[in-house]
Amino acid sequence: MSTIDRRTFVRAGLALAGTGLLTACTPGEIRAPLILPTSPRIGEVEARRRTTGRTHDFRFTAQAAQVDLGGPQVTTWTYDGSVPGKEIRVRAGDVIQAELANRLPADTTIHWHGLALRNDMDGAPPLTQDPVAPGDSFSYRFIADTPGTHWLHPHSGTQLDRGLYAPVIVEDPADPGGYDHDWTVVLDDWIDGTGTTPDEVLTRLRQGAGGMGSRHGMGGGTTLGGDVRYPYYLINGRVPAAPVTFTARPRQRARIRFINAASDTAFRIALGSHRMRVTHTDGFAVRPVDTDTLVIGMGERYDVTVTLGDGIFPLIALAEGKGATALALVRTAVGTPPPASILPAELDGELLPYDRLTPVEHVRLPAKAPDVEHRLDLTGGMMSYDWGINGLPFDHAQRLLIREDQRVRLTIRNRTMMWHPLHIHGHTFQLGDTGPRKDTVIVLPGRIATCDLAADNPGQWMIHCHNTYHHETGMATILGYEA
Ligand SMILES: [Cu+2]
Repeated sequence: MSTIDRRTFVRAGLALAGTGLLTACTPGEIRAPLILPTSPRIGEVEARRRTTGRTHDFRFTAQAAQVDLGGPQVTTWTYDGSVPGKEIRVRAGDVIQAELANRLPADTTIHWHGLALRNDMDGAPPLTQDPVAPGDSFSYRFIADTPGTHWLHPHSGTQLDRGLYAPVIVEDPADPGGYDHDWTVVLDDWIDGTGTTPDEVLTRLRQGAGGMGSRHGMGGGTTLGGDVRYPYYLINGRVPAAPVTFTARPRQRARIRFINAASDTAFRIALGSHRMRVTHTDGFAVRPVDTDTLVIGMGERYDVTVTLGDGIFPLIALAEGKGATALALVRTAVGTPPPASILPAELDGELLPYDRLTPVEHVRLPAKAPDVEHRLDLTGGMMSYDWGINGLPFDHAQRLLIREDQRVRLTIRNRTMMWHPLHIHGHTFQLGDTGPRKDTVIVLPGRIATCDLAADNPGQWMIHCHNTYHHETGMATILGYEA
């Protein structure tokens, strides 16, 4: 019997429902029957999803490999020997069938970040499946009906801070297109194989040895620095000295899909000599808005379109507060590429805040008062490295209880001195009354994010900070559907 079958009853935070007013969760112990990943309800909901009936077979072998980062050679953990892993690309409604073979010396799984999929395929062990042991394999099979730019990665320990990640693009048949190129840009901060493993980073952070010396301000004195100083920052697995080059012709239009797969780094991204038209965040369309630069937190995605000029342009990702960059090149003409150290003026130009992002009509949640509201205070600090939610570290027996078809409000208050990118599995929320649909939201110190979601995907779902080290030390909880 799997561990999840035995956990039919759990302790849970008591939620006060019904009024739509702000009602605090009272910590308490109640016993509630839950809709588990093994529940027949999961298959019933899957049967309701629209599918094309087309199935795509993929195979991922999680394995150690030596990887060339464009100069630095590192031994790390990968999918099939490459960083990033190979991109998955399907059409909305297609079935993804993916076999994960684990040849790592540790348990692993695949989490499908951004996809509102069936709960038993979410890859969050031990909540939604048993971990896949070394030498074992697991078959994921689900309808991918969430169009957009998504990605996959493990949900075990610090594995994400190795090379285990890959883009998952779910094309939208309703997308108007209008671009000549479709490029995926995966950002990462890199330390594994350079003399320190992510597990050793975690140990040092727990000993209070972390902390960035130079946090640098952004937008009103807030800080978006991190806890870890990395030797390298990568775009598509390459250091700036050996950048990936995207080629096109002048005046062509390119769609660029940015994915931040880093563990502890927000990036400020820009394309030199261009403005970017932001069309989607976390896979969901927004009213197109132009900007010079934008900040992307760990786990977030942005799609932009650009009309390309004539020349060779730096596609730059400045590691916020860390004084380093990742780089790719966009080339539409012959010539000499810019130096690896280039900092285009756009990085200091107009910066896109969340409140300039509004969802297009068909992705906006219909206005509705919340049936249930949960407060998540983000707590803890650098010195004690005791990140948590509501003052407590992650507890597998805790639940934020909801029911199917409820409108749920999560009020996320950052009571720490650090910023946190909060991520929810299996759902997207609307930020505030009129904000974008997202699954990952940056919450700055002292700030509150109000996240409304439709409880339409029953099961047990992780909510956690997408800083790998904050997640691993306890900034996580579970949204649990009651039966
Ligand atoms: Cu965090």
